[in-house]
Amino acid sequence: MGILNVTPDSFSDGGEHATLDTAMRHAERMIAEGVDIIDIGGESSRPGSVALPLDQELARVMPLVEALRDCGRPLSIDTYKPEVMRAALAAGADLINDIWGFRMPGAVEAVAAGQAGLCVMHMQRDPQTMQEDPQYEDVVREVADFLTERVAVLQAAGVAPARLSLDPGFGFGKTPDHNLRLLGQLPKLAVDGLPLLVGLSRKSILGAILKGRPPAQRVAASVAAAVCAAERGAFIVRVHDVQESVDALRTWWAIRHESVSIAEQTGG
Ligand code: 9MG
Repeated sequence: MGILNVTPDSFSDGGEHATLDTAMRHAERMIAEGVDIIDIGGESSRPGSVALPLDQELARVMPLVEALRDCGRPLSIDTYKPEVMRAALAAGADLINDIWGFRMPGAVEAVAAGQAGLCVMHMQRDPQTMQEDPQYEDVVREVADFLTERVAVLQAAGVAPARLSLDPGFGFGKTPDHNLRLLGQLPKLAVDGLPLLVGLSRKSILGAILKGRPPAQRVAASVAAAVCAAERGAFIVRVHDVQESVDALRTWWAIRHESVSIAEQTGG
């Protein structure tokens, strides 16, 4: 899953994809590099960020959905706002990626009908406060319990399990140790055997491991984290650096299956 941020304050691209033209070029580049899913986001979720007014999020996201809907890759929309979910789905989006795990009033109702995929992510508190001393008794159990509860709510609303993927929400209300424990015990988070989505690309956990390296210089660490996540069962990895990630994952896959041809047949 390639990240397409249309947020001028995005932590990793410094706003370079803030215009439709630039975003389109970035999407085309990700497609050429082998991306499987494009994740379009209009509101930053970096620690400390504040909510974007609905009309501004729609103005950022919807032109891209319209422009990319026939690009040949599934479009994921990174939003927690039911109005954006409804508009994007009506315009042909394939997946809703909700960092709030469909907890906003009206979110479950906005997505229950239809066939779109849904990514349910865990977050402790909200983006503005989540990194202020996050606390857990047992982070793996608490994240798994949260995901279990959200799956039950969505299924009770009529969502088929085949539409769901789950995400521990690395960096969303977690210390570096919490993140590493979650990554180490990733298989325990695949509630009901549902596929896992993991986003570690350029995140501060990697900056902590690399002793303060800035986001743009965390590419190798991001790729290593994506491969580790895949090795532990992640089905989708959300990344900034598509070419590097695809190369690494194809290599990992071929080594794991002791065959180059499997990587070619499956797309790696
Ligand atoms: C929008 N966004 C930022 N980080 C993310 C992550 O780790 N997972 C998902 N699903 N979305 C994310």
